[in-house]
Amino acid sequence: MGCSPLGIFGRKNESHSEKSSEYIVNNTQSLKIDARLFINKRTGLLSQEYTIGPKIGAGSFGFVREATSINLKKKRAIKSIKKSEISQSLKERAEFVAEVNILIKTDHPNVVKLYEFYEDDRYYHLVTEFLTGGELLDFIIKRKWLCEPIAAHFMSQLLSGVAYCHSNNIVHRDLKPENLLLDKDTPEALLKIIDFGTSKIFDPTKRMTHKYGTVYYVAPEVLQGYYNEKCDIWSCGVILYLLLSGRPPFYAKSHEEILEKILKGHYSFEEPEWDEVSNDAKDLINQMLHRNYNFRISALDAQKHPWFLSQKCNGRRLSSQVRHKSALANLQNFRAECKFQQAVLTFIASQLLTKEESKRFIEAFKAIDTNGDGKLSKEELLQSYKNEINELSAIEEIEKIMKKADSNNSGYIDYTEFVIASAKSEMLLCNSNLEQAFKAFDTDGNGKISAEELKGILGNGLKANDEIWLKLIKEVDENGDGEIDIDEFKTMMMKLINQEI
Ligand code: 3AM
Repeated sequence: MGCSPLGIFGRKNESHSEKSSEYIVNNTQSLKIDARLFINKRTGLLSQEYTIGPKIGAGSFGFVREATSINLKKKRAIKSIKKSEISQSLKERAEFVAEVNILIKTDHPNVVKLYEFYEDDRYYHLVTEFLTGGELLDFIIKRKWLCEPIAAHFMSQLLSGVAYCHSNNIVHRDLKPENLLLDKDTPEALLKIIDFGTSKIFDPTKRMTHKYGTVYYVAPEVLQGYYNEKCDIWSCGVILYLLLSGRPPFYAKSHEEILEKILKGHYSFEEPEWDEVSNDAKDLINQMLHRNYNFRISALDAQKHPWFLSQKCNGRRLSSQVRHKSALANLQNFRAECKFQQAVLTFIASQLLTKEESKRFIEAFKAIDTNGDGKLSKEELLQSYKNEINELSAIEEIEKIMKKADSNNSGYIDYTEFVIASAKSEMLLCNSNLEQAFKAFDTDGNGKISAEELKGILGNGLKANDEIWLKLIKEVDENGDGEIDIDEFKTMMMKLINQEI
């Protein structure tokens, strides 16, 4: 069953220029570098940048195709929406714009990554990471239901993505196994939330009223037209019930009857599939399917439910501890103090890293992110370092790490910042990554990066003193011609590796 928006659309949203800043930046250290800088709106021809492959799927919005980036040689999924089909409807246009804006805001391993978006005469195209493992729905259908450790592995990833969205005031409103894609078709797969077409930036002091969702998964309060972000948790509860039993908790022959059952909130664990399921799992489902959303568990608290601890096998915990220790050591040694270096590393970490390469960072990141909100606070870093060094030295180290690694000055280490700071530079700075990154900064393709080109990328919408871009170039411009060539670019980046040794 497809997504059936249940009501009228209306939203107030930040625009792409949200990444601009109100204050005037007049020194390079105040520049905010983050992955969003590289998500560009492109106006050229998609076919000049991508070799377009077969259709992967279609929906009411348009279609999704497989593609390969000609420059980067990376596989992508491209969701295309025909303008003529949505131009009549302000609602659909707003939905599309909102999806782009929300994806630009997110930087989390369990939320699909947006690389860039295109607008041509006839289409809007969203270029996202390509996930080859299919939908969680197909994964369950093939296996009928999942054993508890596998269900817990998927549910903890889903809750981690949802907690991150909620802590950034994003509500998805159409969580269902069709919108959860896997990077491969195996029980260890990485799960990603897709389709933010019905999502919204919410105001925590207000309730939402527009009715969105899909019949089996929609929360009772959404049907009643007065709800908050906890509607996503209800959908997670339905998904967990489905994962463990192969059936939805609210089932009937017609949509009307299903909606009636949802409104009553009656479901049971009486079917034989539930005999072997632990009480912890049932307790978590009960807390996620609490009819009153004020008493429903939050995504942050759900991640700490004892069911997850009981399902983690020792081997997994051990390997993530080892990774997390080496990540902590690398964080201490991270030295990209020059903003240009930080920007190049951000481009490589957010646009070029493969899913396989990302995997070990995700485990380490989640091991340190103890409150599960998808970003690392000073307190969380302190907890981790306190296990390795004494508290006073840990406090000192963390101040240094925040100064160097928090490149967008948010007060937290975001996922991409963590990857950059905790990876060994050799891994990020291989020759092909450096050449791809150079091409991305050399926007006119003349073989040199000028101050104007740096401004175009790093200063997108920013009120900054023009001297800043010249200063960034000067720091690296060894032959003094006012521009950066590929050799100077590589020398700048290789300094990071030499510092580490
Ligand atoms: O049409 P089906 O259900 O087979 O799984 C998504 C769905 O497939 C797929 O495109 C269809 C319409 O949403 N899809 C969406 N985003 C994708 C991505 N990033 C994707 N498949 C792979 N990678």
